[in-house]
Amino acid sequence: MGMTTTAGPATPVTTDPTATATRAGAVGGPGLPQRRHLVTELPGPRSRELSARRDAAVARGVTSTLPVFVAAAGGGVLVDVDGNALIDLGSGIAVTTVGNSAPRVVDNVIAQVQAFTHTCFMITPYEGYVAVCEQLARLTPGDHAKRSALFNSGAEAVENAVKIARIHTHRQAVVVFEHAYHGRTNLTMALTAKNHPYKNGFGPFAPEIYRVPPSYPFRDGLTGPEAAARAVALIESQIGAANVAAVLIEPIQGEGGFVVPAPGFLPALADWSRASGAVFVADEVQTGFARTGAMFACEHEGVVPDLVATAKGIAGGLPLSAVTGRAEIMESAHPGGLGGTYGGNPLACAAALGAIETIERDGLVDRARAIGERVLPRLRAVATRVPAVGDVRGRGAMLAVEIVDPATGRPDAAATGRVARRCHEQGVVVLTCGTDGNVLRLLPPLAIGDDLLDEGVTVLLEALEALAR
Ligand code: PLZ
Repeated sequence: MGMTTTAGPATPVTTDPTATATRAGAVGGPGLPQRRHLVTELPGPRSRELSARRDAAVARGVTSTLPVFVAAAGGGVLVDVDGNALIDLGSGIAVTTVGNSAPRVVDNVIAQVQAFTHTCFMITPYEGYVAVCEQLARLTPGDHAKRSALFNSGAEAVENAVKIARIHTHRQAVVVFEHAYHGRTNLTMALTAKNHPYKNGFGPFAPEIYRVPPSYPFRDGLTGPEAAARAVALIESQIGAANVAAVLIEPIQGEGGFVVPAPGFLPALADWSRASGAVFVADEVQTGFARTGAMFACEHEGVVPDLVATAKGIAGGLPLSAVTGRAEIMESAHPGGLGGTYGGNPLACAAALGAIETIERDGLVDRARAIGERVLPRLRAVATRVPAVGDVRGRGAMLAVEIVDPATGRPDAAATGRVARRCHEQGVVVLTCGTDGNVLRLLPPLAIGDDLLDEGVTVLLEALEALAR
């Protein structure tokens, strides 16, 4: 763990602001030793000191799954300020798909930060922004003419997709789904399904948002076409097809529980949207950029969305998001109608070009598929032994286990929390999700090696087995 202990000044420095700055200079990336190694309890003493400082300075509304402060990260490991090395099966919520401090991302960002850091694309433009939009046109589903606009966060991309769909259609209603997650801004809170913690007390919310049931095979037992017919019947009777500006959907629901729709659901909704003159918007913020074993999750069913919102994995950890779509829809927004000070910031664009190059050159779409093929059978095997494992699902490197009370079949958030805690105590970062908080999800960086991946999954399997004891 020399990379952390030698990086900081000799004095124990957690109250000295320069210490954190020095430690932030620790070298991460794929060169970090790829092993799990715990030298203190978790969180360790330095992390606990930082937590105390945090409590006095950071609003409690912003929480952390695991209060372990990170000093360096790369490949499949996170190294904390106490020198513990943890296995990362979360990628900072599906962001570091190419790994932390991926070499091409680092090189591009260093070159860009030395050239210039910001001009505002709306004032004086630069090539990186255009190059990212060219890549998005090439990579997103469909070979029609496309345009893109760049923003900072996933929520901002989704908001802009709705703006564009509304101005294009001259309609207002937006159809979203139960279990949907689209963000925490005012409009995206309205689009998001789950009340607590995302919405409770933060209203009033934006109008003209209508929620219908998705396809959730484990819970509804419907085929894709049946689930689509159920949603369409509600849309037509309660909104009216002619009023729908957009049908907005995550092709695999993320925060809502890693819900993979039954085959045929997405194509039926896309077809209905096209026939009704509504814009079909895929929120690929969590599923996009190789995560599911395709560049975009819509591809698994040959669905070509009208607009795609992307973020997270697009830029290897720098904040960047985009709306990409059919030129005639994107161009409905008048000049000056889209933008923002930082949208498509030069550093984030440089990072994105490095991340995209890494995904393609390192074959990370195939790597995501291989991760799924490696991990899914092990999760399925544990499901046969542990009755609390109600469902195992996912695609590529977006995998989940839904935990239920074996006696009632109901969601069991408490047991899910126990499994997650057991993993965390042993230095394996797993995340939970689900409207009912009863889904364990795996989102490993695609830069993780098989050994570390297997070891992390073994820890998870042991924690799941403990539910049967
Ligand atoms: N759309 C599908 O998954 C972000 C947020 C977790 P931002 N998901 C993780 C949390 O508790 O805030 C997300 C997503 C989908 C939109 C978003 C929003 O992306 O970059 O967080 O704004």
